[in-house]
Formats: sequence, structure tokens, C-alpha cells
Amino acid sequence: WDASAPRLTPGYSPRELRESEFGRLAETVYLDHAGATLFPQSQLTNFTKDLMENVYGNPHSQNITSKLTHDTVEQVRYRVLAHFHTMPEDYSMVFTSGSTAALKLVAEAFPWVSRGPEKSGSQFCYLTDNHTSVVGMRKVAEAMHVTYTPVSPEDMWSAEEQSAVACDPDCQLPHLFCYPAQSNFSGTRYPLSWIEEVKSGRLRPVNVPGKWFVLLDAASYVSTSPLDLSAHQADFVPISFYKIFGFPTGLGALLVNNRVAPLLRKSYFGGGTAAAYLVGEDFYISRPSVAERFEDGTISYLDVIALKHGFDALERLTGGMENIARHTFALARYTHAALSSLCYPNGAPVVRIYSDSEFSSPDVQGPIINFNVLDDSGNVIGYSEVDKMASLYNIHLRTGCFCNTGACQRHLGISNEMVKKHLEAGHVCGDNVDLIDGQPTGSVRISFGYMSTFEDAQAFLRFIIATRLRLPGGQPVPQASTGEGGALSAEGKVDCVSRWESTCMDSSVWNNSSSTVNTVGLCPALSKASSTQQTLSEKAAGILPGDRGPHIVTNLYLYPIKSCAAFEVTRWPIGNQGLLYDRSWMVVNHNGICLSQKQEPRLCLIQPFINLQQRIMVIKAKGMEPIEVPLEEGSEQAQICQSKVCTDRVNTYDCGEKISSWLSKFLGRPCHLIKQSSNFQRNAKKKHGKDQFAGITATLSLVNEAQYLLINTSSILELHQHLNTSDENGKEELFLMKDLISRFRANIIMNGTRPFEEETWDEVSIGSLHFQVLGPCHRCQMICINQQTGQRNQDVFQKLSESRARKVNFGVYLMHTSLDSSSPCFLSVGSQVVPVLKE
Ligand SMILES: *Cc1c(COP(=O)(O)O)cnc(C)c1O
Ligand SMILES: *[C@@H]1O[C@H](CO)[C@@H](O)[C@H](O)[C@H]1NC(C)=O
Ligand SMILES: *[C@@H]1O[C@H](CO)[C@@H](O)[C@H](O)[C@H]1NC(C)=O
Ligand SMILES: *[C@@H]1O[C@H](CO)[C@@H](O)[C@H](O)[C@H]1NC(C)=O
Ligand SMILES: *[C@@H]1O[C@H](CO)[C@@H](O)[C@H](O)[C@H]1NC(C)=O
Ligand SMILES: *[C@@H]1O[C@H](CO)[C@@H](O)[C@H](O)[C@H]1NC(C)=O
Ligand SMILES: *[C@@H]1O[C@H](CO)[C@@H](O)[C@H](O)[C@H]1NC(C)=O
Ligand SMILES: *[C@@H]1O[C@H](CO)[C@@H](O)[C@H](O)[C@H]1NC(C)=O
Ligand SMILES: CC(=O)NC1CO[C@H](CO)[C@@H](O)[C@@H]1O
Ligand SMILES: CC(=O)N[C@H]1CO[C@H](CO)[C@@H](O)[C@@H]1O
Repeated sequence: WDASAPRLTPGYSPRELRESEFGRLAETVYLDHAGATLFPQSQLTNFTKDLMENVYGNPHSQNITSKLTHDTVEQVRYRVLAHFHTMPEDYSMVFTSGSTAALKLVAEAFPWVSRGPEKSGSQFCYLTDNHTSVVGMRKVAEAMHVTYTPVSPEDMWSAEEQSAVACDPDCQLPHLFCYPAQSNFSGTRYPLSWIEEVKSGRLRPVNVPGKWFVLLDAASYVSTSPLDLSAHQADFVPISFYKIFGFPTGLGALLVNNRVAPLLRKSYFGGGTAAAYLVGEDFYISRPSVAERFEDGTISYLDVIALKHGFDALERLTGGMENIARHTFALARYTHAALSSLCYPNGAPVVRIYSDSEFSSPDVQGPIINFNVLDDSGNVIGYSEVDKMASLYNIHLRTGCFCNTGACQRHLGISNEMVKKHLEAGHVCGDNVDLIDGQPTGSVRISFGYMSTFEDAQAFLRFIIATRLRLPGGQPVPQASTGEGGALSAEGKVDCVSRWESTCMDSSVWNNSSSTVNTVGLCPALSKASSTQQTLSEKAAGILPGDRGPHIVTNLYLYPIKSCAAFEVTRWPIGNQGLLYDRSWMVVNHNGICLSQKQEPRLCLIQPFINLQQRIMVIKAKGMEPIEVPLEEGSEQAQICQSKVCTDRVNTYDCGEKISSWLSKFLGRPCHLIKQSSNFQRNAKKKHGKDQFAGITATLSLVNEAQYLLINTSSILELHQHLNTSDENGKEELFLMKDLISRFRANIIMNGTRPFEEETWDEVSIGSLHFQVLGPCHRCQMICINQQTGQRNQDVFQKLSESRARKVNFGVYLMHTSLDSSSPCFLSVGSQVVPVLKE
């Protein structure tokens, strides 16, 4: 940390800002400012106050309220231009929904000249550090028969100054060169001097005659840096405001240099953009200004007003973009230096950083660091595991390819063939497939904003150190030279001890009541007669090499309310979605979004008990009076709401105000209990063609993936031993088996197999019921939450990951496939489990 770095303007103290304006961050370390930065509280309060106190009408109308809107919007336009050191005389600005929309607008309106058989046409060139949105412009250009050429940064760096080419008659042929001022991926900043060089013809992305225009994608750059358009006169500059202010989202702009504005073509006109037109004839005179020509319909005028408050807040809180640039760069440089010096005891580096610069100056590098974490033999640790670990430490970072395939490919050395291969292997943008054949498909990105603090950077470094650099004794080894000694101490290690306190899975008295329940309609109505059952039993007989005695169901759990405590039973009816009432309910926030223990660990302290005879669910929690909820929807609860579970839409109904206020009181935030509608069918997604068996599609409750999750105690035992041997600093860590079992939130627990053997199974019968094994369950960070206390302990996830060669799988998913509806529809403790191995 360079103490001699230029002092920040008095009054700009990120640490104080965090208290006064970003209290909502609390302990969260937010490091995804390149994705979206955060707005300060007073921006929003002043904005809403403005809206409450003024009447803003549609700016297209003609009365006094409209005039107020119109004038305010125009004022904001000047403000935006002034922010970029320019004026309406030089630049026009068009409000768009964001950078992507601005890029599309340029692609459609640029005065392209199509190439013909005899004549050359326009060139569209873009830097290969290409953002997907820029690449999208290629499609539009293609449709207009425009030649497009990707140029690599290396080509641009090494391009010699061009001598003028003989051009007649093509001297006026318009070409467009696009490049980002700052790479969205690595934070690399490309020279702003390219603008002038390309425009003047001294630097040619492609050596053809014509007139070059430059589009500077400033979306990422301007979020932490000033941009002076009077010095760097790019022809087009798309920006997105949420990257600068954090609010409003869905609003951006295209700044257009007035030299090119008159050349732009408009193929579509909508309300508000026409000066006059006749419906029946092709007669259309557009309004004079670019903004009026290209802003179709009514702009998002209230959001435009929010921008004013965004500028106000930014200036008041930071003293201007120069300060922000200095501060964020200093943080990035410090973190980069510390991160790149981290190494394992054998000398191997802990991270591989993807960058084009040594973070020497803000001219070449923005406050973004992109990297992958390595193990001590140099193998990449998949980004989704890093992501899950980070969230345990309350650190928000970004993983994947950042919608910037070009940069990702270049830095990770992924060839086009590999991209195609990855696609075949099932990897799509945004999924969790982070490694294919040991090769990373993406990386981890951290980025800083004006309210990021030195403590944030340290918290991040401590996270890397704590998760990677443990000696067998468990002692984190800080090896970074921090200059100021002790900055990276080991004290960041989160208190790991989770203690067994009481049995929260006190199943109480309700596990015996199933005998009287009306089971009509509970069994899947699978009428298809089939011989499968017979063959299943036949196949099962004697197929267990090294059989270690009978496999017995030892415990059965259901989780009536998604993410809340388990309800243990000894015998329980099964429905067509799994154990009856398993995940039938869920807790949602004030906006109807499902809460899980990831956001709200205290959910595990809420204990539901189902009484099938009285047809009620009783919910208990410490310090609260028990409360009852009927098992079935009453007629008064006709109101159906749509909710989402893992991208599936489900129909649900609200269980009412009484339970809502009970939950809100316990969790300290407004929330509701909702239940899946009984007449709503949610089908499992078809994955690997496995969720279908003899024509049956699994129907699901509010679970994430599958009807049943089965685990074997011996697997847990193995993990238990791992956790025991890595005992921390001589401190006794008490992980009781029962505690561990509860973290995995399985439905069926059984004994008698070798550890993890269940993953080699294909089908399984339990008692007289038959199940298809759908595959392993990929665990997430929820297993770190002690189900008795709601406390987190990162160790469990890490140990599982280490012991299982980083595949954090545990347990298998099952789908019920009994074809005989006369079989008793119960699962019972003590039933024998008979697996059929995979071929
Ligand atoms: C974010 C970003 C975009 C896209 O912005 P949207 O708001 O998603 O349209 C384009 N280019 C760069 C460099 C960006 O950082
Ligand atoms: C403004 O327009 C609205 C809607 O057309 C109308 O109701 C209102 O009376 C007008 N106000 C003035 C001051 O003209
Ligand atoms: C980015 O440009 C390179 C240039 O060759 C191209 O190969 C790559 O496909 C582009 N990226 C995307 C996402 O299209
Ligand atoms: C918001 O309003 C308060 C009180 O009116 C004022 O002190 C503050 O400067 C305003 N903030 C901004 C960003 O304008
Ligand atoms: C319910 O099952 C649990 C676990 O098997 C057992 O400890 C408890 O005694 C059972 N309760 C009743 C009432 O059967
Ligand atoms: C179930 O348990 C309750 C409470 O212990 C008891 O009163 C009831 O008789 C039991 N029912 C059966 C069928 O065993
Ligand atoms: C793990 O540690 C606990 C507490 O020290 C101990 O009771 C238990 O026997 C140990 N288990 C194993 C498998 O070592
Ligand atoms: C599994 O549990 C059952 C019932 O508790 C017991 O009888 C059996 O011996 C156990 N099997 C093994 C291999 O531990
Ligand atoms: C742009 C960025 O910061 N990284 C990105 C790159 O941009 C795409 C488009 O917004 C984003 O989805 C992603 O967050
Ligand atoms: C709890 C329990 O019985 N677990 C068993 C799971 O399987 C292993 C291997 O056979 C046994 O050793 C465990 O006892």
C-alpha cells in the first residue's frame, strides 16, 4: 500500500462513505463493480424526494408538467456532455437502453457502402478483445454486405505508420473501427490516441483507402475514469449509466460526434421522431437533431432525472472522476502486487493472472484483475468452486467468460475448436462447467469501485490465503510482502467451530401417523405394465461384487419447507413428486423471490412438523409460539401467484398473513410462506436423456433438481475422518456424524456400501419401490451451514472438495419409477436397498 500515493481530496473517504451511504453492504465484500457498481443511498433518497415533490408529465405533451420534464431531460443531456468535457456544438447524445442498444443503433445507422462485384465496400473492423455486443454488430454489417475484419491488439500495437494509399475513387468510402477503451475482461486500457491516429489515416486497422470512423466502447472505462471527448474525439461513444452510478439500470446513451451525425441513416421511425409524415406515402422528414431522430417512442424520462442525482451524488461524495480513478487504481495495483507474489511452500504460484500490463499506470490498466486460482502443482481450480468458496466468505466476485469470448479465448489460450468442443461437452455461457479436461473454460474477475476500501482488498486476499495456503497444521501462511507488515494476518479465519447443541431434528411424535392417511392418488398413476420390474430384480441379484452385507435405509427425512429444517420420519407415504409434502412450501421475500439458506441461514432454525391425521403442519422456532398451517389450500386461498424455482415457473399460493407475520418476525425481514398449487405439474428438465424412464417424466415439487436424494453414511464417515485429521491449530473440532449428515439434506440415508459407491449405480430398489438413479448431486456452499445453529463453516466444503478431487459431489438423485401402482406407497426405515450397477 503506497502511503505516499496522492492524497485523496479532503472529504472523499471511502471508509466513511461505506458507513454513511452503503450501510446495506454491511460485511459484504462487493468486488464486481465492472459488472455493475452500487448506488449511494442519498442518490436514491434525493431522487425519490424529487419525484414526490414535482409533477413530471410525458415530455411529448404540451402542458406545463411536460415542459418541466422536457427541460429537465435537456438539462441532463448537457450534464452528460459536460461530464465528458464536451458540448452540444460538438456532440449529440441519444438516450438508449444501454451500451448494447447504442452499438446496435450504430450498426444500423452507419452509412455503410455495400461491396459489389466491381467495387469495394465499407470495412467494419473490431478489436478481438471483443465484447459480445460488439461482435453482434458484425451480423448487421454482414447483412449489408460489409466486410468485417477482426484485428488483434497485437496487430494494432505493432502496426506501422501507414503512408497514404492512392485512393481515388474510394477516398470517401466510410469504414468503422470499434474498440473498447477498457477491456471488460482484463481491465487492459487501449490507447485513446488510436482514435486520432485511425481517423487521420495514420494507423489503419486494414490497409484500404477510405475514410475511417471510430467507435470507442467506453462502457467499462468511464465507470472509474474521466473521459475527455474534447481531446479524444471518437465518432461514437456508447455508455451504460448503471456502470457509473449503479442506478438507474436499463438506461444508456450514444454520444455521436456532430461530424458524423448528418450521415446517419434511419430506416425505422416511431412516435416522436418524425417532424411530419404521411401515412399513405413514403414521405418522411425527420426532425433535425440526432436525439430526436433516434429516440423512438417515449424515453425513460424519470430514469433520466435519476441521472441528475447520480452526477450530484458522485461529485459530492468523491470530488470527481479523477479521484475515483486514482483510488480504484491504487487498490487494484496493491491487490495485483499481493496476489502475484502469493506462492505455495513449494514455490508454485497461487494464481495465474491474465493481464497485458504490470499495473504500472492507470493509462494502461483499469481497476480489474482477472485470474484463475491454481493448486500447488499448477492445475487450475475451477472458477465455480472459487465462486462458491468466495460466497462463504461473503465476497462477491464474477466468474465465467464475462460475455467476452474474444478476450477469454486469447488469455486462456482456448482455440475455436476447443470452444466448439466445449459446446459439445455441454458447456454453455453462464453454466457451472468450469473445467473441461482440466482446462479452464473461464476465470475469476474482481473489480473495484469508488466505495471499495483497502479492507475489501485485504478481505479478498485473506480469503485466497485462507482457502489455499494451509499447512498440514491448518495454519494459513501469508507470504505476500505487503510493505506494511502484518496487513495480511491470519486472523481473518472465520471461527470454524460448530458445536452440536441440541437435536433439532427432534422428530417428535408425528412419524407414526402415516398409517391412517388416505393414500388414494398419492402413488404415481403409472399404469404402463412392463417387465422392467422383473428384470430389475433379476439384474440386481448377485451383481454386487465385494458386497458388504445388506444395505439398509437408516433414516428418512423430508423438508416440508424448502431450505428449512428437516422432519425425520420412520415411515412415510410417497407422492408423485417424492416424499409426500417434501418441499411443498417455500419462504419468499417481499417481492416473491425464494429465500434459501445461502441468503438466510436462519431458515434452518425453522422446524416444520407434519401431522397427517390432523392435516396440519406445525412450525416451531426458538422463542416463537408454534404456529399451524393447513396442509391443503382452503377455498379462501384461491390467489395463485407465479414463482420461480431454478428458472422453472411454478404456480403457488400464499399461505396467509398470519404465518407471514410469524416468519417476518422470526427472520427480521418481510417474508411470506407459499405453497405449490396441488393442481400444478412441474416436470423435471431433461438432462442427458436420463430423467425419462420407460416413458415416465419425473414431476417435481419445489426442489431444485430431483425427487429424491440418497446418501450413504459411509461416505459421510469418510468426510468425517478428513475433517478430523485436519484439526485446526490443535483446537478440537467437533463434527458429529449426525451434524454432518444433516448438512447434506438428503431424503434417504442408508448404510452398508463402500464410500461413494452409489455413484456407480444405475437403478435401485428400496423395499418394493423402484428408482432410476439420475446422477450425482453437485453440492453447493449450503453444506457449510450447521443445520442446528445456522452458523457457517467453510471447512466442510473445502474438505469435501479436496478429498474428492474437486468434484464437489455427494449423494445421488433418484426418480421413482415403480410401474406397479399396487405396490405400497411408503418408504420405511429398515427397508433393504438393492442397487443395480452401471454396465
Ligand atoms: C458492460 C459493457 C457493455 C454492455 O453494456 P450493457 O449495459 O450490457 O448494454 C459493452 N461493452 C463493455 C466494454 C462493457 O463493459
Ligand atoms: C396537462 O395535460 C393533462 C393531460 O392532458 C391535463 O389533464 C392537464 O389539465 C394539463 N395541464 C395544464 C396545466 O395544461
Ligand atoms: C472475437 O474476435 C475473434 C477474432 O478472430 C474471433 O475469432 C472471435 O470469434 C470473436 N469472438 C466472438 C465471441 O465472436
Ligand atoms: C441530497 O439532499 C440532501 C438534503 O437535501 C443534500 O444535503 C444533499 O447534498 C443531496 N445530495 C445530492 C446528491 O444532491
Ligand atoms: C420417530 O423417529 C425417530 C427416528 O427414528 C425416533 O427417534 C422417534 O422415537 C420416533 N418417534 C415416534 C413417535 O415414533
Ligand atoms: C402416534 O403418536 C401419537 C403421539 O405419540 C400417539 O398418540 C398415537 O397413538 C400414535 N399413533 C399410532 C398409530 O401409533
Ligand atoms: C473425530 O473427533 C471426535 C472428537 O474429537 C472424536 O470423538 C471422534 O472419534 C473422531 N472420529 C474419527 C473418525 O476420528
Ligand atoms: C445397517 O443398519 C442396520 C439397521 O440399523 C443394521 O442392522 C445393519 O447391521 C447395518 N449394516 C451395516 C453394514 O452397518
Ligand atoms: C461487460 C462486462 O463488464 N462484463 C461483462 C461484459 O459485459 C457483459 C454485458 O454487459 C456483461 O454481461 C458482463 O457482465
Ligand atoms: C452408519 C452406518 O452404518 N454406516 C455404514 C455405511 O457403510 C460403511 C461401509 O460398509 C459402514 O462401515 C458404515 O458403518
